[in-house]
Amino acid sequence: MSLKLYGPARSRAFRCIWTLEELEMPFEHVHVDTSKSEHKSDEFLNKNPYGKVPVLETSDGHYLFESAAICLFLADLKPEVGLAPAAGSLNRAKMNQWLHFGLNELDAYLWVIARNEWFYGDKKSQEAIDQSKMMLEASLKVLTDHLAENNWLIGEDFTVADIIVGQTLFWATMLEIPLSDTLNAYISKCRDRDHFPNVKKYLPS
Ligand SMILES: N[C@@H](CCC(=O)N[C@@H](CS)C(=O)NCC(=O)O)C(=O)O
Repeated sequence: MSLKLYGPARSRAFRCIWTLEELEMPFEHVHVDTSKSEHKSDEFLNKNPYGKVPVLETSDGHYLFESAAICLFLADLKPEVGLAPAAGSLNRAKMNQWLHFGLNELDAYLWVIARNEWFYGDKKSQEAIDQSKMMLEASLKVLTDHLAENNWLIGEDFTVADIIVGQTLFWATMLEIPLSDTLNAYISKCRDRDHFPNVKKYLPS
């Protein structure tokens, strides 16, 4: 299957690039210049009516959006790699549990903070930042306690949940949110993986 991934490497598209690299799957990368609103063009809205990146195009002309859904779809194409345990298994449920935790309890709060800190200018809300940081503190504690006892999120096997949670934690470091030693060690372990992408390879020249 030939695959085309749309979205800048320094966006949630990185999750999909990382998954593709872990799977050693060839793909074409299309940058999409969000600073020029290319993701709001009619052409792009035909791929994702929500006008957001990433989007995956399959060889039979289908488009998929939502980074976690794309990563899971890709992982299921090569089950032998083990990035997504078999449907119906307890490990699949645990992977889903941490993947949804990553999206709802980390990504959601960190993205509110990031949008306010990076993009909103004089519309920045300190109250929104403070509330999100308060919620995040509880999530980070749960994650720290779990990772203090486990190598990866579901135990010994690295899965798509680690890609979603690991990439989301990178935002926390960029936002200078204090992280426990356990979480810093987990982030380093993610970056040290053989297939961790070199982001520079995917930046426009
Ligand atoms: N839940 C979506 C979020 C997608 C998203 O918000 N992407 C950002 C870049 S990381 C984007 O396209 N932002 C541009 C915009 O909202 O106009 C996913 O995980 O794919």
